[in-house]
Amino acid sequence: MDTNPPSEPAPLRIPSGSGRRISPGSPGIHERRQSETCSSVKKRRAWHTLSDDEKRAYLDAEVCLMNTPSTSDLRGSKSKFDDFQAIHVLQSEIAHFVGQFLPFHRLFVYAHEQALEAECGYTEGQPYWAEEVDAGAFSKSVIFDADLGFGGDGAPDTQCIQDGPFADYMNPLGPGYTIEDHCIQRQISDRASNSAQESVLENCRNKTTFMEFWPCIEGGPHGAGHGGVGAQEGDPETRHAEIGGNNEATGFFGAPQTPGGGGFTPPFGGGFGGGMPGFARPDDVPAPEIIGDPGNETTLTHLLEMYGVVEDRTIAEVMDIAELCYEYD
Ligand SMILES: [Cu+2]
Repeated sequence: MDTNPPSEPAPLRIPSGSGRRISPGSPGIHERRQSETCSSVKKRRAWHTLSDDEKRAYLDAEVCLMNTPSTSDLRGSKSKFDDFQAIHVLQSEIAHFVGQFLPFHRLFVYAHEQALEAECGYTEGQPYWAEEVDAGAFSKSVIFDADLGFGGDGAPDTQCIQDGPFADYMNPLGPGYTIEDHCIQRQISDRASNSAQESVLENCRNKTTFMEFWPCIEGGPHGAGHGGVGAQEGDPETRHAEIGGNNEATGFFGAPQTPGGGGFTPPFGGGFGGGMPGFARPDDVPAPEIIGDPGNETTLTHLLEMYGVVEDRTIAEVMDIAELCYEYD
């Protein structure tokens, strides 16, 4: 029997030399274990279901990441925590309003989860914010608890957060492409958080194609997270250069409304965006490369770039979260 018939589709691999880049001086913290089974499966659980000790462990690990020096050569990054912001800044203009929006953020959050373990010994899954629980009332969310959460709202004048474990964190990146130390800012908006409600999610879940599902998620629940947290997260000119929102420790709470089981159906479509509105990249920042797609359409061979923090992968390689060894509760 011919085990390799000519009709078999080409394996989804980027040809060598086409751009799998590992930044010098930033060894990957997690080498890919291709076709190995998972040694363990991390369970990602909703923040409001964690015990006090579990919440504390996560918050401590995040502070640890902020206190661990960066080993990358990424622009402006001082800590391991900043490395993720730096990735997000560099990829923002080609990672939003385009087909790679969901898979990019899937790998991005995974990279952060891996760093929490490798750098700070946190072995649990990345918790998530079930935004629908707090929709319309973000200001009252346990997420913003001063003791067992991410701290509360920003001050009226500076918008700097006043309490919680991240009140002292100085963020060296942003707004936008700026490199300048600043506080984490918030201006929580209950009104903007309305579009995280269950009915909005349900509407997105009922979409039957990726081309309908992805913009539904990006515009509704994702937008509610940005607008509901406010300040730099809510400002269209700055939010995507931030933690992932990423100037924000809450930014890794990528909502699992993006179905864990890989809810998207190729083809991806949607083009590449061609720049964020109001998002002017300075001349000394190189334009992010679009790698792996044959034309002006996002495909499964599109390379998701993580700048050596974890190994780059194609979209095809992150389609099934079982391959990434985590699951949702
Ligand atoms: Cu983003």
